[in-house]
Amino acid sequence: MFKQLTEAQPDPILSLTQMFRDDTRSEKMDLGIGVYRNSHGETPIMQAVFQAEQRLLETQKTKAYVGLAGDEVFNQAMMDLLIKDTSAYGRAAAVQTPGASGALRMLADLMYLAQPDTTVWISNPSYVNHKPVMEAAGLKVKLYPYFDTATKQVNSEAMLAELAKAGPKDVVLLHGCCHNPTGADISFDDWKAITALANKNGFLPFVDIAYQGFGDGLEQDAAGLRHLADNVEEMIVATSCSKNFGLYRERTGAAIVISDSLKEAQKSKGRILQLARASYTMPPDHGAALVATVLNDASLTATWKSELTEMNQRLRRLRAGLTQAVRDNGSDAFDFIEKHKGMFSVTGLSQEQIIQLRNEFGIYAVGDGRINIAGLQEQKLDYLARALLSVSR
Ligand code: PLP
Ligand code: TYF
Repeated sequence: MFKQLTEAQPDPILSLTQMFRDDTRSEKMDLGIGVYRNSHGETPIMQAVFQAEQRLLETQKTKAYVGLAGDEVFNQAMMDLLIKDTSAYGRAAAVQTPGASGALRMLADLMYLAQPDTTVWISNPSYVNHKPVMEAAGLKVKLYPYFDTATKQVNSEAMLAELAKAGPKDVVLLHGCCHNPTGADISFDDWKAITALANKNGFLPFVDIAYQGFGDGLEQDAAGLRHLADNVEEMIVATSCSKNFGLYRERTGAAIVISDSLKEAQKSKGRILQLARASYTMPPDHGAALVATVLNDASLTATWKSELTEMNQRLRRLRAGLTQAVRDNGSDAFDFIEKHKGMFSVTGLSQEQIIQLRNEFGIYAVGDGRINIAGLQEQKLDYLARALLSVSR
């Protein structure tokens, strides 16, 4: 049966990780996959998570199934983090999923179930898996203009002009904060304009928020999402604990449906559970149990928030440091890096220049020009600045 298959296309980001491992040069630098790293280049277990894990080890009595929706304490905590003080709070329902990836797929399946001829509008560019996941669920995908390659910021005018054409059969997928891959976020005014368009033209807003706390802070990073939630009848959210709890491999996330009533939201939740049954059935428990433990304990929550703030500050320091290092080498061509948010920046380097960075300098960045700021180390900023200037000459 399977002989007729052609070879799979490698994941452009995950395959970089393997190439990096195989590189024997001591000066090599991994700016590829979106994983947070500390100043030693490590991705440690967060203290709050570690303490929750110890508690869980002592108190957990069984590994019996939890249920289709996963941990309901976790689900409630996810809604609290994102929409607590909005009018949507009482008309929303959440399902624990295997990462935000699981949420993206479940929500895509839900859209297909409700309306098979849905078109999902995705920013150009966007997270590598957005298009494949939507298409795998049977949905059509259309790109909207987003990144201005000249200014390295969002081209709001072009984006809003295109989104004004989206109608009732359309879904507009937005990054909640810390846009992957560009690092360029829409402004609060853009969120307001998109909310108004959704209400005027009837498209469904879909927010994917995988980096809450990595931009301007936990609350600030949800401000756009909250404005939407407050002002539209219906919207969907995919959220992730991979980055802000450092739970990557534990596959921890949630799908949230906001409707005009709690009853409607719960109906959608029920249909997601039925879809999950036809797929992976139930999400893995461990990561969600850790998050629920942290967020239901004031002391662990305080520890987690301060760790998250520290990570956020490190990213900002590195952004400022890299910009300065390039300036110290006589150029202001990379000043935009300081203005970007979160873990990533699209540098504007071409595929050829990215290959040159890798071959000549041992610097691994994604082919679309994206670098992971968390992969930088203070003592290597000058090396990177020189390399960037060398390949862009
Ligand atoms: N959405 C975006 C925008 C991402 O960058 C990622 C990164 O991994 C995901 C979703 C998937 O996250 P998860 O690990 O929770 O599946
Ligand atoms: O964009 C990133 O680097 C992260 C991690 O297929 C990731 O979101 C990368 C590739 C992939 C899934 C997740």
